[in-house]
Amino acid sequence: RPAFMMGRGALIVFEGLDRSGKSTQAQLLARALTEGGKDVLAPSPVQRPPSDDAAGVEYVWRFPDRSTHIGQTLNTYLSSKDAEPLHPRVQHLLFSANRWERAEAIRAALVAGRSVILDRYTYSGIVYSCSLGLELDWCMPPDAGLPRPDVVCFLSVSPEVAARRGEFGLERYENTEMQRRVRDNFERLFAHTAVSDHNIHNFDADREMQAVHRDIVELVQRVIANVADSPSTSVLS
Ligand code: 2DT
Ligand code: MG
Repeated sequence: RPAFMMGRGALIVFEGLDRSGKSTQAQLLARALTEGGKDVLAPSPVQRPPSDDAAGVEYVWRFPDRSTHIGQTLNTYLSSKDAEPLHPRVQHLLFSANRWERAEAIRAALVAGRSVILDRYTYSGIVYSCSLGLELDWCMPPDAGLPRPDVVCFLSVSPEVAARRGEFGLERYENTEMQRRVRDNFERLFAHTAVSDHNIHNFDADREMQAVHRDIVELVQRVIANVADSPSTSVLS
C-alpha cells in the first residue's frame, strides 16, 4: 500500500497496576512494530510528538504527560508528598485535561496512518480517581470525546509478583492499600457497560516478559490490520 493510500493507524492502550510491566511492554511493542517497517524508531523512554517526516512510525506516549503545563502541576503533586494536596475532583479534571492537551496530536497521528501506543489513558484516570472516593459516573464525562482506543491491553499482575519486582517508589499512590483499591476498581470499570465494547484484553503479566510480549504482538497485529480500512477514529462516549 503506497503511503498516500495508507489506512489509519491504531490506538493501542496499555493499562495496569504499578510494576505490571506497562512501560516495558509498550516499548517492546513499539520496537516489534517498527522493526521490519521502513521507518524504525528506537524505543525511547522519552515522549516524542509525531513529526510530519516520519509516516508509519509508532509512538509511545505516556499519561500523565509530565512535559505539558498541566503535566508539570501533576508531576509536582505526584512526586512530592509535601506538595499542597489537590482536591480529588480538581485533580481528576487536571488528569483529563492533560489527555485533552494531546488529543489532537493523537488523532492527527492516527489519521496519518501512524499507530499510537499509550502507557495509561482514560481507564487509569477513572480508576485512580474512584480509588480516592469519586463516583464512577462523575469521572467518565470529562474524557468523552477523546480518541477511542482500538485495543486495550490490561496487564494483570498478582500482588505477590508485583512485590517481587521491587520496592515501591516514593510517589503518591505507590502503596499496597491504594494498589488494592485500584485493582478492584479496574475490575469494576471493565465490567461497566460504558466500556464493555472497548476491546479490552487481559494478559497474565505474572509471566516472563517475552511470553507476554508475544501474545500482545499477535493481538495488536490483527487490530492494526483491521483498523487500516475503517474510515475514521471514533471517540469515547
Ligand atoms: P505513572 O507511574 O504511570 O507515571 O503514573 N494517574 C494516572 C491518575 O491518577 N490519573 C490518571 O489519569 C493517570 C493517567 C497513576 C503516575 C500516577 O498517576 C496516576 C499513577
Ligand atoms: Mg508510577
